[in-house]
Amino acid sequence: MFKTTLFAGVLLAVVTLVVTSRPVGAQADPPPSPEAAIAACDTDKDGTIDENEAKVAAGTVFDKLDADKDGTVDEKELQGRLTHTQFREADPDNDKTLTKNEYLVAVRKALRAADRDNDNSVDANELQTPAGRVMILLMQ
Ligand SMILES: [Ca+2]
Ligand SMILES: [Ca+2]
Ligand SMILES: [Ca+2]
Repeated sequence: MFKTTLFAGVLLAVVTLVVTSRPVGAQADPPPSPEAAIAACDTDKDGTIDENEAKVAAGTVFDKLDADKDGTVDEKELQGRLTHTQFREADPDNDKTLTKNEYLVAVRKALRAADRDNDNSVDANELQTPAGRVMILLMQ
């Protein structure tokens, strides 16, 4: 009996430690690390994501998000990948949905913004920028 209680106490302490050691403000479902995003998208294995690789990855994600297959995704189908402001920026015709083209344009804009050394591809460091994080979200 004593042992069981002790064990439960230790277990509780460990669980508490694990739970409370999470960084403050961390989301329940964090986006993959830049390294993981590169590993998933970098088909030519040069260690960076170029525009073409980003387009292929984002296109696949778009098809997956477009649950009703009408060729557009609305803000809800994006499941928080874009903030409301980002969504409005990505939707210039303001019809409250993104076509695949609008989606890929948003990805390209994020890539351009993240690409600080202007070599037309983003590396792990560039993916740490706010625009880089948007890219990751749109490609997963
Ligand atoms: Ca590459
Ligand atoms: Ca639109
Ligand atoms: Ca770059």
